[in-house]
Amino acid sequence: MSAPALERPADGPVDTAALQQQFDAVIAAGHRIEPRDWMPEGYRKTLIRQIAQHAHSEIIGMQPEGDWLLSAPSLRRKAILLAKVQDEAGHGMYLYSAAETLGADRADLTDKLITRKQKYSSIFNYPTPTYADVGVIGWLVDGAAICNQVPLCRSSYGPYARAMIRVCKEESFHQRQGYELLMTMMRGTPEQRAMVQDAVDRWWWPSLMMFGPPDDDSPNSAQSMAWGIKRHSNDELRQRYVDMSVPQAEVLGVTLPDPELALDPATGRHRFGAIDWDEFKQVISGSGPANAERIARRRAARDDNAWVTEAATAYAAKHAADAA
Ligand code: FAQ
Repeated sequence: MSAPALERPADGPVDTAALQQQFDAVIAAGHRIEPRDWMPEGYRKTLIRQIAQHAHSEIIGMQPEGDWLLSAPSLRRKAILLAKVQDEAGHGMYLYSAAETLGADRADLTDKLITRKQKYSSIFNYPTPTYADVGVIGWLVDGAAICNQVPLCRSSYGPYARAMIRVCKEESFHQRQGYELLMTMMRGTPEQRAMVQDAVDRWWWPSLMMFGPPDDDSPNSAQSMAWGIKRHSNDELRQRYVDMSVPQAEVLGVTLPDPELALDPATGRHRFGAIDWDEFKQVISGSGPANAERIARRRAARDDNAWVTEAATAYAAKHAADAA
């Protein structure tokens, strides 16, 4: 629920202290901030940064699995994959729309992505050499995305929180289709089982990195949590994800590639080995295995399809003129 917008005379002085007080009260009460509401500049900037990175991740995230669209092993698998990749495009669109409610310009955000001024998730910089990667992305990557994004349905910014509700419902379908694909492969030949294990070995550690740096090295977490943009810390969500994934791996019959992974009977949580944060830093600074390819393809998609945007803009302008 959002608080009523603060009334002030159109040409009167702006009482920033009163506006800040009202904003703080809305956040403290756990209510929503809406686009019409006054908000501190830092809150707006942080939201644009996170929502834009999230949107970019969905759009770039179409590429690793999209690579398999033309060679999916059956018509059924192709239909499922096509639906999933289209869903990711839809998520990107909701998120760019949410960023626009904060005054961001969609074309400008795309420009910032392809000139590397804004980031996208580290996870989409790894290649997908076998079809088991499609299943493992669904199981682990969408699983991590759900873990991270379900709490964002309670984020303090209304348009972001509402976009997350539909996104999470679709991510749940994505996770299940991935797990079902892997279950099918695990019931198959020894080669298929080996393919699944190999994909799990390659994606497990990068999936843990999706939650961001450790809490004591996360410059944005404290303020984002105080503002109610994030509801849990990076490490809390990572732990929740590990605890959720271990029994799923057991049912599937795969081994998670971490010899230190063990249930701590005292806490009921799983201890796990050290994450390679140097690899994470390299990937987010543009030197991951597929960074250059991902950005080059996004740039080409924008440039090659510029005529569609131009035609749609001209069409909308013509209709607006006819209606005037
Ligand atoms: N990759 O201070 P923090 C998906 C950056 S969608 C790249 O902890 P924050 C669906 C961070 O931006 C996946 N960069 O930052 C799908 C910051 O850089 P900056 C995307 C990362 O924002 C599935 C710096 O490090 N999900 O998977 C990463 O408080 C399958 C310091 O970090 C979202 O975006 C990373 N992993 O927390 C699609 C969810 N982690 O901006 C296709 C929303 C951190 O200062 C197929 N976002 N950085 O230069 C969030 O929850 C947060 O932004 C975090 C990072 C948790 C990602």
